[in-house]
Amino acid sequence: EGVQPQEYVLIKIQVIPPLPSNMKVLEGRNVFLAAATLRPETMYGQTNCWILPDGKYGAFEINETDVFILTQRSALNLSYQKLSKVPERPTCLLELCGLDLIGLPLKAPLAFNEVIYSLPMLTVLTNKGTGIVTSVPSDSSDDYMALKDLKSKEALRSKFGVKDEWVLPFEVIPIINIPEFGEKSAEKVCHDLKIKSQNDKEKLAEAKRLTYLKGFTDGKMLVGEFKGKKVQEAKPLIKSLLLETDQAVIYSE
Ligand code: A2H
Repeated sequence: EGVQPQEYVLIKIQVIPPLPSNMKVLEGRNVFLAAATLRPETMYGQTNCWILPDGKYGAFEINETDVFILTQRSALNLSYQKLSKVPERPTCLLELCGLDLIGLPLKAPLAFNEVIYSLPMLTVLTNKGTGIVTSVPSDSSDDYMALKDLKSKEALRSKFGVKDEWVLPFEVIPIINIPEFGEKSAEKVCHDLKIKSQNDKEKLAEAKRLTYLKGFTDGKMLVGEFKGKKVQEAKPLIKSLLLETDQAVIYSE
């Protein structure tokens, strides 16, 4: 953990009803996977949501209507940030493990894909953010490689009970152009660095370093409400749009 608090945008990714039988106690509520991101301007390009298959999660009561699925640790932090029905005391309505959450049909804010699915990623950390990560393979090398692994490895899909139709139809969606890397910057950098899989951690850290700053300083929006604007300008505008329409909340840790 750093010295400075990190502020994330928590994207409210709705579980499309009807809820599966193991979540029946949540019926009648709005249930969301709450994904922590530093890149709200990329939400147009979401293709799926990442879960740690052997992670521990819970469904926590945020207010009268909303339930967030995330780690206990992040629920405790949220409860001190006015995001718990009972202040400073997270209320867990249902304990879940990552495997329980794979294959949920989801509606994600701003996403061009009308339905996306929760899928396994082995490098999700449970001591950072909410343990839920939204996937934008056009602009995140981690997301790109994890989706590529699932698409190309039938054995990986079957190991976690992932159906082909949750993965195979989903393509990289160009949303931001970076002059040096083009409109699928994550794919280009993964290719250039010859990254083999989602477990190639050192190279993925290098890929992140190469694209993260350049995306912010040189990137231009290709789509959405602020098409044509620089990422630097669009980012705070899209963040405000998400917050004002109750499709996201701020979370610090
Ligand atoms: B970012 P920092 Cl398009 N485990 O969102 C692993 N990764 C996590 C996580 C966790 N528990 N919680 C959040 N993250 C990811 C979008 C994105 C992100 C793009 C490009 C780069 C990027 C879509 N995924 O992050 O360690 C989330 O992915 C590169 C920094 O707090 C979140 O933002 O600096 C980012 O890592 C937070 O990373």
